[in-house]
Amino acid sequence: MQLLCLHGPNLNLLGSREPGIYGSSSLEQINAALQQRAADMGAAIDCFHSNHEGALVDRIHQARGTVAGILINAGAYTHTSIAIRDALLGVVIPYVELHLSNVHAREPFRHHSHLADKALGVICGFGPLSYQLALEGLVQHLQSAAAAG
Ligand code: CA2
Repeated sequence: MQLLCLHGPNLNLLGSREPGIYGSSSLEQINAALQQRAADMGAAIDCFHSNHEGALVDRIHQARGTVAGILINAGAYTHTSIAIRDALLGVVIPYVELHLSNVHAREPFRHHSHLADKALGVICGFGPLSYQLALEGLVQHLQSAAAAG
């Protein structure tokens, strides 16, 4: 089972600043843990980061036909990007939205997501563990769907 994890703007700064909000793991450490856990579950996951909306849209388009499910932390684009929403819906690949921080306990402008209502599920507030929890949910969902035919 081939999966894709997308990281949006500024997440390349993880581990260097704001550990109180986002934890102390780097993006590379998060990716390595995710790839290890995916392998344990019999899946493979490609991780992609960009600070650019169009690059994320392009990567979503490339996933069509090859990727069974997507994990996405779109960063601030979560709250602004209709283009990323349209891309996810356009390729018809199930996705889980996730965040390191509990966006609902933060500023009001972080409470709305353009992705959440069409997501399989949304995980937030567990720091780097959010990625593992989202992976768990995505893989279990895809395995159940495959077993159901
Ligand atoms: O909590 C999350 O995962 C967010 O997606 C992170 C975004 C924020 O805009 C979303 O509302 C919630 C921001 C990522 C910024 O990452 C940094 C990491 C270290 C230092 C500075 C920024």
